[in-house]
Amino acid sequence: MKLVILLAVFGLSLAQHNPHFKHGRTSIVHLFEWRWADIAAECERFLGPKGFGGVQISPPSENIVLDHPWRAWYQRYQPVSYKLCSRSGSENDLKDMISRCNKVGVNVYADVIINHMSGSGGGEGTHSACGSWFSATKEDFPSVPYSYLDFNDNKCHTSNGEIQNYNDKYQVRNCRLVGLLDLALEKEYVRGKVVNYLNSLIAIGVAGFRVDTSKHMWPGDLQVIYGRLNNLNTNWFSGGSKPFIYSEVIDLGGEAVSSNEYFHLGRVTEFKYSAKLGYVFRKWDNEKLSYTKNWGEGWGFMPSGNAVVFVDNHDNQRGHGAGGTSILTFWDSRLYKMAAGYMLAHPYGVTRVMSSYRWNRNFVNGKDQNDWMGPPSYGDGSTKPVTINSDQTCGNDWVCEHRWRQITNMVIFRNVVNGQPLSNWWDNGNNQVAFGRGNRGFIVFNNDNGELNVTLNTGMPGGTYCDVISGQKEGSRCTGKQIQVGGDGRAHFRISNSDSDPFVAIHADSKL
Ligand code: ZXY
Ligand code: CA
Repeated sequence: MKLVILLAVFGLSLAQHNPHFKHGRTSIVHLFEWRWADIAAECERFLGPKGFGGVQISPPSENIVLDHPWRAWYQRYQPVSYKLCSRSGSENDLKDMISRCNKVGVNVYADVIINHMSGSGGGEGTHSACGSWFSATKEDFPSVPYSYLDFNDNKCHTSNGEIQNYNDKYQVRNCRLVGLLDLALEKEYVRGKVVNYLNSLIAIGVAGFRVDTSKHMWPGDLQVIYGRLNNLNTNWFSGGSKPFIYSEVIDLGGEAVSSNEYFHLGRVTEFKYSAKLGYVFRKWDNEKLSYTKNWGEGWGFMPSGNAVVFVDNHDNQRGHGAGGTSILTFWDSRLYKMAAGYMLAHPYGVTRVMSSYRWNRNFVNGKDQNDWMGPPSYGDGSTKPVTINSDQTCGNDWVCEHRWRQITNMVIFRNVVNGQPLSNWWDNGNNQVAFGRGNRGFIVFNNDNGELNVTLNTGMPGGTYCDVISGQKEGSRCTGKQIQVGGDGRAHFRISNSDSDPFVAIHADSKL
């Protein structure tokens, strides 16, 4: 009996669902492929002041360097060692960035690849981010070190050693994902190396991990590994804090592995949310915004307390991967801002905002021939810095969606309404909807072809509020639209579908 209780308590204490956000912050931004030096500066000059809770960084471990295709983004998902050295910067750059972000209240979550090392076709030599020698051919990674004994080959029974059938969970977990050398995570030795790698990141101050390809690892192996992780660094986090863990599990249904196998390990990426949100705002498959009255679990998504949600991610924004062409991205900026606004206003899940770079899209028969392209770079392959223009947008082909006024202001909105329930839902039965968050915020969308012209109960105290989509409050005035809320909480909204952004949002801190 005592043992059962002990196990139950231990199991609960393993639950690593808390992002440890500081001071009521609520959102993560993925600064995809950014250099550590640029992230440090962005924490200080923008993310801290604007109330972002954390940043997801690209994989910090040393990776293979690909010539074909040239420096592809996904080379960073092929580790060759656990040295903290990549095109984003050196170990010192990483340490400096993490402490500077922590200092301004912005957590850092590292993207970690522990399912595999490089692709089997990766050859041998020192074509690695920081010169470590490795041999994919011989399954030899002396900088860890891993040898051929540390990979899963003997456990996979497909003809070519690769995953062929996603309806067979043994293949999904024990075979090679598109040829990537699959680590034997049930081996004590391998677990030890992975634990040391993750603990080295905890030691320098990360708040948690986005665990790549969790679908392809056994939950039992992950539980043992996570159970051996140190608590977060007490320079920045209260004693006894477990790292936040969010498992990347691409589960749109119809496969042997489902996201609920990972709930006890931390949060999980909800890809259905991203895919469905695209359908709703594009009005595909007869979806309507009014149907989102029960958005969340009512749509078959996982429980809110388990979910990390996003409009798009670094993979599905490239037109392949989960969700296909429904996914909204910065390329569809008007709909994208609305969808991001909806996500950030809605209480479901922990929200992650994407921050991308532009590449030369080139569609041939519906497929982007350049979906592999890495970040903006110089001729020698080094990543271009993120420059900031005088209007606060980013240069050098960095998109910086997180700096778009509509998105930044909705990140702030989410902080202001944190903890408030969804309230005062209204819809027109079509694509005009509105909802509040208690008495702290209210948002109205018009994704119909006609005009929205309606008086609604906002649940907010009477007064004059600045719309934070068309502008914001600056001193004692609004730079965009103003909304008058009467003493009865009612307000009149008029949104033309030809407005540059056909939605309006007000919150307690945007009151004049
Ligand atoms: N790649 C191209 C060429 C090689 C990389 C490709 O056509 N891959 C096959 C289809 C995508 O499969 C991959 C999945 O996850 C990965 C992959 C990968 C994770 C990695 C490294 C990878 O290739 O190379 O760490 C994947 C797994 C699933 C699933 C869908 C996709 O349902 O269980 C890619 C790379 C994609 O397209 C990629 C890379 C990193 C990610 C990710 C996707 O974190 O989510
Ligand atoms: Ca595996």
